[in-house]
Amino acid sequence: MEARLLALGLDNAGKTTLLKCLSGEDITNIVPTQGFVLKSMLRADFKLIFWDISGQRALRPYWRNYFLRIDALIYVVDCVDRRRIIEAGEELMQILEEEKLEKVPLLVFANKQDSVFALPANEVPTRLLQQ
Ligand SMILES: Nc1nc2c(ncn2[C@@H]2O[C@H](COP(=O)(O)OP(=O)(O)O)[C@@H](O)[C@H]2O)c(=O)[nH]1
Ligand SMILES: [Mg+2]
Repeated sequence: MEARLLALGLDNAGKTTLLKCLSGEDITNIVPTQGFVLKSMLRADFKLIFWDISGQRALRPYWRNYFLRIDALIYVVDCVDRRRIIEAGEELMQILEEEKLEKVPLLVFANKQDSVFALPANEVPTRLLQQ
């Protein structure tokens, strides 16, 4: 069995860190992602293929090139960067208008909850939708 998962979110949200954590890699020296990184992990008999796409503004128009044949979308939100949560919400709303993602399950990952400055996870949905 194989699943293709797409990690999206603004730059600096923590997508690469999250995927490295999941695959048990060292997360001390993470550099901003240029373009995209493909990461493959085995979990039991399940092969998970993650696409880790750069979230820099100039590269966001290319997100849609990865929407085909995706089994799940993980949208990573930087809960410390409160100023950009609205921007993160606007980008998410645009993505969700895509026909190709119509039946694709979405996980919103309220990241950086370890920080005392983080917006609590339960407040993230309303803030994301606040435009
Ligand atoms: N405090 C905290 N910092 C994090 C967390 N996840 C990522 N970061 C930091 O956020 C910055 C951006 O992470 P990165 O994975 O490169 O984000 P990406 O641009 O979405 O791939 C890095 O300095 C990470 O160390 C987290 O859960 N908590
Ligand atoms: Mg990255």
